[in-house]
Amino acid sequence: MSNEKKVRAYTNIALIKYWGKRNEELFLPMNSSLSLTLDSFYTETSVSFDSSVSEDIFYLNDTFQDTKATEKVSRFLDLFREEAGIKLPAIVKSTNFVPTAAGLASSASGMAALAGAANLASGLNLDKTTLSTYARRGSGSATRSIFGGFVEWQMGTNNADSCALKVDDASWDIGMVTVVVNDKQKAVSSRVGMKNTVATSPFYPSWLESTAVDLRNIKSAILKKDFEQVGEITESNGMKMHATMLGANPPLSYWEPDSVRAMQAVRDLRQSGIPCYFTMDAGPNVKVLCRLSDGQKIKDYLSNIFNPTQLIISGPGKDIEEITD
Ligand code: 2P0
Repeated sequence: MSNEKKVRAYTNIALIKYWGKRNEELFLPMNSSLSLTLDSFYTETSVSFDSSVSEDIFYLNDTFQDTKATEKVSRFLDLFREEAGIKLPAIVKSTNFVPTAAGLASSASGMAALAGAANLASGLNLDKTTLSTYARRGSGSATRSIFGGFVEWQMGTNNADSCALKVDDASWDIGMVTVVVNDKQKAVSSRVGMKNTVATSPFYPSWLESTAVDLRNIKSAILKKDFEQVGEITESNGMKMHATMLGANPPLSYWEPDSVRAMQAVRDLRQSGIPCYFTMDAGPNVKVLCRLSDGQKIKDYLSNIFNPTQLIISGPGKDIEEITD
Protein backbone atom coordinates (compact mmCIF):
# COMPACT_ATOMS: atom_id res chain seq x y z
CA MET A 1 0.00 0.00 0.00
CA SER A 2 1.37 3.41 -0.85
CA ASN A 3 -0.08 6.83 -0.34
CA GLU A 4 2.01 9.97 -0.80
CA LYS A 5 -0.68 12.52 -0.11
CA LYS A 6 0.34 15.30 2.25
CA VAL A 7 -1.77 16.89 4.95
CA ARG A 8 -1.21 20.40 6.26
CA ALA A 9 -2.19 21.40 9.80
CA TYR A 10 -1.83 24.88 11.27
CA THR A 11 -0.67 25.59 14.77
CA ASN A 12 -2.90 27.22 17.38
CA ILE A 13 -2.44 29.51 20.35
CA ALA A 14 -4.67 29.00 23.37
CA LEU A 15 -6.66 31.99 24.60
CA ILE A 16 -8.05 29.83 27.41
CA LYS A 17 -5.21 27.56 28.42
CA TYR A 18 -4.83 23.82 28.90
CA TRP A 19 -2.38 23.17 31.73
CA GLY A 20 -2.81 19.74 33.28
CA LYS A 21 -4.03 16.23 32.57
CA ARG A 22 -6.45 14.11 34.53
CA ASN A 23 -5.43 11.00 32.55
CA GLU A 24 -1.87 10.90 31.22
CA GLU A 25 -2.23 7.89 28.97
CA LEU A 26 -5.31 9.18 27.16
CA PHE A 27 -4.36 12.88 27.36
CA LEU A 28 -7.63 13.80 29.04
CA PRO A 29 -7.29 17.40 30.26
CA MET A 30 -8.21 18.90 33.62
CA ASN A 31 -10.22 21.64 31.88
CA SER A 32 -11.67 22.63 28.53
CA SER A 33 -9.60 25.15 26.56
CA LEU A 34 -10.05 27.44 23.54
CA SER A 35 -7.63 28.62 20.88
CA LEU A 36 -7.12 30.60 17.71
CA THR A 37 -5.58 28.67 14.80
CA LEU A 38 -2.88 30.69 12.97
CA ASP A 39 -2.05 30.71 9.27
CA SER A 40 1.69 31.57 9.54
CA PHE A 41 2.89 28.38 11.22
CA TYR A 42 2.07 24.92 9.93
CA THR A 43 3.32 21.39 9.36
CA GLU A 44 2.96 19.24 6.25
CA THR A 45 3.18 15.48 6.63
CA SER A 46 2.83 12.38 4.49
CA VAL A 47 2.46 8.80 5.72
CA SER A 48 2.75 5.72 3.57
CA PHE A 49 2.40 2.19 4.88
CA ASP A 50 5.06 0.36 2.97
CA SER A 51 6.16 -3.29 2.81
CA SER A 52 9.59 -2.30 1.41
CA VAL A 53 10.81 -1.16 4.85
CA SER A 54 11.23 -3.33 7.96
CA GLU A 55 10.47 -0.63 10.54
CA ASP A 56 9.01 2.84 10.74
CA ILE A 57 11.16 5.51 9.09
CA PHE A 58 10.71 9.18 10.02
CA TYR A 59 12.16 12.21 8.23
CA LEU A 60 11.69 15.64 9.82
CA ASN A 61 12.62 18.64 7.66
CA ASP A 62 14.38 16.19 5.26
CA THR A 63 16.53 14.81 8.10
CA PHE A 64 16.44 11.14 9.08
CA GLN A 65 15.36 10.84 12.74
CA ASP A 66 16.86 8.58 15.41
CA THR A 67 15.08 5.76 17.24
CA LYS A 68 13.88 7.97 20.10
CA ALA A 69 12.13 10.52 17.85
CA THR A 70 10.76 7.76 15.62
CA GLU A 71 9.39 5.79 18.57
CA LYS A 72 7.01 8.61 19.47
CA VAL A 73 5.70 8.62 15.89
CA SER A 74 5.44 4.81 15.85
CA ARG A 75 3.38 4.66 19.04
CA PHE A 76 1.05 7.27 17.61
CA LEU A 77 0.70 5.44 14.26
CA ASP A 78 -0.13 2.26 16.19
CA LEU A 79 -3.48 3.83 17.11
CA PHE A 80 -4.34 3.97 13.40
CA ARG A 81 -2.78 0.59 12.57
CA GLU A 82 -4.80 -1.11 15.31
CA GLU A 83 -8.06 0.51 14.21
CA ALA A 84 -7.47 -0.22 10.49
CA GLY A 85 -5.87 -3.69 10.95
CA ILE A 86 -2.66 -2.58 9.22
CA LYS A 87 0.50 -4.53 10.05
CA LEU A 88 2.95 -2.65 7.77
CA PRO A 89 5.66 -0.20 8.82
CA ALA A 90 5.36 3.39 7.67
CA ILE A 91 7.49 6.00 5.97
CA VAL A 92 6.71 9.40 7.48
CA LYS A 93 7.93 12.68 6.02
CA SER A 94 7.19 15.84 7.92
CA THR A 95 8.15 19.47 7.33
CA ASN A 96 7.61 22.35 9.72
CA PHE A 97 6.95 25.66 8.01
CA VAL A 98 7.87 28.43 10.36
CA PRO A 99 9.31 31.79 9.43
CA THR A 100 13.12 31.82 9.54
CA ALA A 101 14.57 31.86 13.06
CA ALA A 102 11.15 31.73 14.69
CA GLY A 103 11.91 28.48 16.48
CA LEU A 104 8.23 27.89 17.01
CA ALA A 105 7.95 24.37 15.65
CA SER A 106 4.96 23.14 17.51
CA SER A 107 3.72 19.78 18.62
CA ALA A 108 0.18 21.04 17.94
CA SER A 109 0.54 21.34 14.16
CA GLY A 110 2.97 18.40 14.06
CA MET A 111 0.70 15.87 15.71
CA ALA A 112 -2.43 17.17 13.97
CA ALA A 113 -0.74 16.83 10.54
CA LEU A 114 0.50 13.35 11.44
CA ALA A 115 -3.02 12.35 12.49
CA GLY A 116 -4.45 13.73 9.25
CA ALA A 117 -1.85 11.94 7.10
CA ALA A 118 -2.30 8.65 8.98
CA ASN A 119 -6.05 8.98 8.54
CA LEU A 120 -5.61 9.24 4.77
CA ALA A 121 -3.00 6.49 4.46
CA SER A 122 -4.91 4.04 6.64
CA GLY A 123 -8.13 4.56 4.70
CA LEU A 124 -10.01 5.02 7.97
CA ASN A 125 -11.62 8.25 6.75
CA LEU A 126 -12.40 9.47 10.24
CA ASP A 127 -14.44 12.66 10.43
CA LYS A 128 -12.60 15.70 11.82
CA THR A 129 -14.19 15.53 15.26
CA THR A 130 -13.13 11.89 15.70
CA LEU A 131 -9.72 12.71 14.21
CA SER A 132 -9.24 15.36 16.91
CA THR A 133 -9.49 12.62 19.56
CA TYR A 134 -6.62 10.81 17.81
CA ALA A 135 -4.53 13.99 17.51
CA ARG A 136 -5.07 14.49 21.25
CA ARG A 137 -3.22 11.24 21.98
CA GLY A 138 -0.11 12.72 20.34
CA SER A 139 -0.23 16.07 22.12
CA GLY A 140 -3.07 17.80 23.95
CA SER A 141 -2.87 21.05 22.03
CA ALA A 142 -2.97 19.11 18.71
CA THR A 143 -6.64 18.36 19.41
CA ARG A 144 -7.47 21.98 18.56
CA SER A 145 -5.31 22.15 15.39
CA ILE A 146 -7.73 19.93 13.46
CA PHE A 147 -9.98 22.94 12.95
CA GLY A 148 -9.39 26.55 11.87
CA GLY A 149 -10.60 29.71 13.56
CA PHE A 150 -11.65 29.73 17.22
CA VAL A 151 -11.69 26.15 18.50
CA GLU A 152 -12.76 24.68 21.82
CA TRP A 153 -11.23 21.46 23.15
CA GLN A 154 -14.03 20.09 25.25
CA MET A 155 -12.57 18.21 28.19
CA GLY A 156 -15.26 15.55 27.82
CA THR A 157 -15.75 12.53 30.02
CA ASN A 158 -13.83 9.85 28.11
CA ASN A 159 -11.55 9.07 25.16
CA ALA A 160 -14.34 9.48 22.60
CA ASP A 161 -15.83 12.79 23.69
CA SER A 162 -12.71 14.77 24.67
CA CYS A 163 -12.64 16.43 21.25
CA ALA A 164 -12.40 19.67 19.32
CA LEU A 165 -15.35 21.82 18.33
CA LYS A 166 -15.20 24.84 16.03
CA VAL A 167 -16.70 27.85 17.81
CA ASP A 168 -16.30 30.44 15.04
CA ASP A 169 -14.25 30.74 11.84
CA ALA A 170 -12.61 34.00 13.04
CA SER A 171 -13.19 35.72 9.70
CA TRP A 172 -13.71 39.10 11.37
CA ASP A 173 -10.45 41.06 11.46
CA ILE A 174 -8.59 38.94 13.99
CA GLY A 175 -4.88 38.25 14.05
CA MET A 176 -1.85 37.69 16.18
CA VAL A 177 1.64 39.15 16.27
CA THR A 178 4.19 36.72 17.68
CA VAL A 179 7.18 38.21 19.46
CA VAL A 180 9.99 35.66 19.28
CA VAL A 181 11.92 36.44 22.45
CA ASN A 182 14.01 33.27 22.37
CA ASP A 183 13.89 30.38 19.93
CA LYS A 184 15.85 27.87 22.04
CA GLN A 185 14.34 24.65 23.39
CA LYS A 186 12.69 25.26 26.76
CA ALA A 187 14.31 23.89 29.93
CA VAL A 188 11.11 22.38 31.36
CA SER A 189 8.80 20.64 28.89
CA SER A 190 5.08 21.39 29.02
CA ARG A 191 4.45 17.79 29.93
CA VAL A 192 6.62 17.91 33.05
CA GLY A 193 5.69 21.50 33.92
CA MET A 194 1.95 20.87 33.89
CA LYS A 195 2.29 17.65 35.87
CA ASN A 196 4.24 19.39 38.65
CA THR A 197 1.81 22.29 38.67
CA VAL A 198 -1.21 20.01 39.13
CA ALA A 199 0.58 18.05 41.85
CA THR A 200 1.98 20.94 43.89
CA SER A 201 0.44 24.37 43.17
CA PRO A 202 -1.99 25.40 45.93
CA PHE A 203 -3.57 27.74 43.36
CA TYR A 204 -4.57 24.90 41.05
CA PRO A 205 -8.19 24.47 42.27
CA SER A 206 -8.86 28.21 41.85
CA TRP A 207 -7.25 28.11 38.40
CA LEU A 208 -9.76 25.45 37.33
CA GLU A 209 -12.75 27.37 38.76
CA SER A 210 -11.66 30.61 37.19
CA THR A 211 -10.94 29.03 33.80
CA ALA A 212 -14.43 27.54 33.57
CA VAL A 213 -15.86 31.06 33.98
CA ASP A 214 -13.38 32.55 31.48
CA LEU A 215 -14.31 29.91 28.91
CA ARG A 216 -18.03 30.64 29.18
CA ASN A 217 -17.42 34.37 28.90
CA ILE A 218 -14.99 34.22 25.99
CA LYS A 219 -17.35 32.01 23.95
CA SER A 220 -20.12 34.51 24.45
CA ALA A 221 -17.76 37.40 23.54
CA ILE A 222 -16.65 35.55 20.37
CA LEU A 223 -20.23 34.97 19.30
CA LYS A 224 -20.94 38.69 19.85
CA LYS A 225 -17.69 39.54 17.99
CA ASP A 226 -16.72 41.69 20.99
CA PHE A 227 -12.98 41.92 20.31
CA GLU A 228 -12.08 43.92 23.44
CA GLN A 229 -13.77 41.40 25.69
CA VAL A 230 -12.12 38.47 23.92
CA GLY A 231 -8.77 40.21 24.44
CA GLU A 232 -9.31 41.07 28.10
CA ILE A 233 -10.28 37.50 28.95
CA THR A 234 -7.32 36.13 26.94
CA GLU A 235 -4.80 38.31 28.76
CA SER A 236 -6.27 37.54 32.15
CA ASN A 237 -6.47 33.78 31.59
CA GLY A 238 -2.88 33.52 30.35
CA MET A 239 -1.54 35.42 33.36
CA LYS A 240 -3.57 33.25 35.73
CA MET A 241 -1.99 30.13 34.21
CA HIS A 242 1.48 31.59 34.80
CA ALA A 243 0.55 32.60 38.35
CA THR A 244 -0.53 29.01 39.00
CA MET A 245 2.86 27.76 37.72
CA LEU A 246 4.69 30.20 40.00
CA GLY A 247 2.87 28.56 42.89
CA ALA A 248 4.26 25.13 42.01
CA ASN A 249 7.09 23.48 43.94
CA PRO A 250 9.68 24.03 42.58
CA PRO A 251 8.28 27.30 41.17
CA LEU A 252 8.03 27.35 37.40
CA SER A 253 8.53 30.44 35.24
CA TYR A 254 9.06 30.63 31.49
CA TRP A 255 9.48 34.40 31.43
CA GLU A 256 12.58 36.28 30.32
CA PRO A 257 13.32 40.01 30.63
CA ASP A 258 12.29 40.54 26.99
CA SER A 259 8.93 38.82 27.70
CA VAL A 260 8.17 41.52 30.27
CA ARG A 261 9.36 44.22 27.85
CA ALA A 262 6.98 42.89 25.19
CA MET A 263 4.06 42.82 27.62
CA GLN A 264 4.73 46.42 28.67
CA ALA A 265 4.88 47.47 25.01
CA VAL A 266 1.44 45.91 24.46
CA ARG A 267 0.07 47.92 27.41
CA ASP A 268 1.60 51.07 25.89
CA LEU A 269 0.05 50.31 22.51
CA ARG A 270 -3.31 49.87 24.20
CA GLN A 271 -2.86 53.17 26.03
CA SER A 272 -2.28 54.80 22.64
CA GLY A 273 -5.63 53.53 21.40
CA ILE A 274 -4.75 50.27 19.59
CA PRO A 275 -6.70 47.37 21.09
CA CYS A 276 -4.27 44.48 21.60
CA TYR A 277 -3.71 41.90 24.31
CA PHE A 278 -0.88 39.52 25.22
CA THR A 279 -0.69 35.87 26.11
CA MET A 280 2.21 33.50 26.80
CA ASP A 281 2.61 29.72 26.72
CA ALA A 282 5.26 27.33 28.02
CA GLY A 283 8.11 29.52 26.81
CA PRO A 284 9.31 33.14 26.79
CA ASN A 285 7.64 34.19 23.52
CA VAL A 286 4.77 36.67 23.69
CA LYS A 287 1.74 36.46 21.41
CA VAL A 288 -0.28 39.59 20.80
CA LEU A 289 -3.95 39.15 19.94
CA CYS A 290 -5.03 42.04 17.73
CA ARG A 291 -7.13 43.24 14.85
CA LEU A 292 -5.37 41.83 11.79
CA SER A 293 -5.73 45.29 10.24
CA ASP A 294 -3.61 46.70 13.12
CA GLY A 295 -0.93 43.99 12.72
CA GLN A 296 1.53 46.12 10.74
CA LYS A 297 1.15 49.13 13.08
CA ILE A 298 1.85 46.85 16.04
CA LYS A 299 4.84 45.31 14.31
CA ASP A 300 6.20 48.79 13.50
CA TYR A 301 5.90 49.87 17.13
CA LEU A 302 7.48 46.67 18.48
CA SER A 303 10.32 47.09 15.96
CA ASN A 304 11.57 49.92 18.20
CA ILE A 305 12.37 47.26 20.81
CA PHE A 306 12.85 44.02 18.84
CA ASN A 307 14.43 43.06 15.55
CA PRO A 308 11.72 42.89 12.85
CA THR A 309 12.75 39.26 12.19
CA GLN A 310 11.49 38.48 15.72
CA LEU A 311 7.98 39.76 14.85
CA ILE A 312 5.58 37.61 12.84
CA ILE A 313 2.05 38.60 11.87
CA SER A 314 -0.53 35.80 11.46
CA GLY A 315 -4.13 35.73 10.39
CA PRO A 316 -6.56 32.97 11.35
CA GLY A 317 -5.61 29.52 10.06
CA LYS A 318 -7.84 26.95 8.38
CA ASP A 319 -8.94 23.38 9.12
CA ILE A 320 -6.40 20.68 8.32
CA GLU A 321 -6.28 20.15 4.57
CA GLU A 322 -4.94 17.80 1.96
CA ILE A 323 -2.16 19.38 -0.09
CA THR A 324 -1.42 18.63 -3.71
CA ASP A 325 1.94 19.86 -4.99
C1 2P0 B 1 -2.16 25.26 25.52
N1 2P0 B 1 0.13 24.63 26.27
O1 2P0 B 1 -3.36 25.24 25.83
C2 2P0 B 1 -1.16 25.16 26.65
C3 2P0 B 1 -0.86 26.50 27.25
C4 2P0 B 1 1.20 25.45 26.75
C5 2P0 B 1 0.58 26.46 27.64
O2 2P0 B 1 -0.75 22.82 25.34
O3 2P0 B 1 1.78 17.04 27.13
O4 2P0 B 1 2.48 20.28 23.95
O5 2P0 B 1 1.73 17.08 24.62
O6 2P0 B 1 -0.36 17.43 25.94
O7 2P0 B 1 -0.04 20.25 24.26
C6 2P0 B 1 1.55 22.81 25.50
O8 2P0 B 1 1.46 21.49 25.89
O9 2P0 B 1 1.45 19.16 25.97
C7 2P0 B 1 0.23 23.42 25.70
P1 2P0 B 1 1.13 17.60 25.90
P2 2P0 B 1 1.31 20.25 24.88
O10 2P0 B 1 -1.78 25.44 24.35
